[in-house]
This record gives sequence, structure tokens and C-alpha cells, in this order.
Amino acid sequence: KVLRLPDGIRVGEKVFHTSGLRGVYETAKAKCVQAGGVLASPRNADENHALLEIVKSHNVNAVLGINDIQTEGTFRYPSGETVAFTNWGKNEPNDAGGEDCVEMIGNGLWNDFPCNGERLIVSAM
Ligand code: GN1
Ligand code: CA
Ligand code: CA
Repeated sequence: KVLRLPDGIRVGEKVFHTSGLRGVYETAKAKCVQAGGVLASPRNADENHALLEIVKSHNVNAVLGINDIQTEGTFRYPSGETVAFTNWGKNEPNDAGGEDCVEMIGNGLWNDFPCNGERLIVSAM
């Protein structure tokens, strides 16, 4: 089901890829669109696990496309569609001090964090 590639990982019909660069959410989103893809948003457990492999190999948390910038507490993909699959850590999302972006941490769980924080950029094609 999952095939590792030299510079990315294929899971089902999707390919996650990183150049190893970091950026804030807006920069990350723009770079992925420039590359012809979208900012990674795992939509099921298999995709979450595939993205986790990239996070672990770079040892840097990845910024997801998912965010609650538009409406606090309502998490959406960049398309505006509300999320179905989530993988929040315990007590997350907590909007601690105002956190509207989402990262994957080294155990595959998700945390909301401030959108001005730089994280690993991973595209989905
Ligand atoms: C971090 O450092 P602290 O505890 O104030 C994290 C929050 C998490 C929290 C979980 C910038 O906050 O998003 O909810 O840990 N802050 C950042 O304990 O990542
Ligand atoms: Ca929030
Ligand atoms: Ca948080």
C-alpha cells in the first residue's frame, strides 16, 4: 500500500514530498502550490503514518494544510472544507495563546501552534 521513493513517499494515490526546507504556514502553502501540489494534510491513518516517516527522517515537525484561521475551533483544509480525519494529541487543539495552524510532531500526533512558527514544508501531489 505504501511505496517509499527517493525524495518522498507514496501512499495510495498521494505522494508526500519535502525538500527539507522550513517555513511559516503562508510560505509553506504558497511553495506547495507553486510546485503544483498542496500543503500536506493527512486524510486517514495510512497518510498520517506516511507523513510521519518524513517528519522522523528530518527530525523536524511538519506544518499541515489544516488550520482554524477562518473560524476559531473549526479546522479546515486550505480548500475550505472542514476536516474529517484528525489525529490530535492529548488536550489538543488548545489554542494556547492563539494557535491557528497545525503541526505533526515526532510521534505522529497533531498540535495546534502559532502560524508564525517555522516548520518542515511537505507537499502533497
Ligand atoms: C507548547 O510550551 P507550551 O507548553 O507553552 C505548544 C502548544 C502545546 C503545548 C502542549 C508554540 O506550549 O501548542 O499545546 O506545548 N506551543 C508551541 O503542552 O508549539
Ligand atoms: Ca485556534
Ligand atoms: Ca497547541
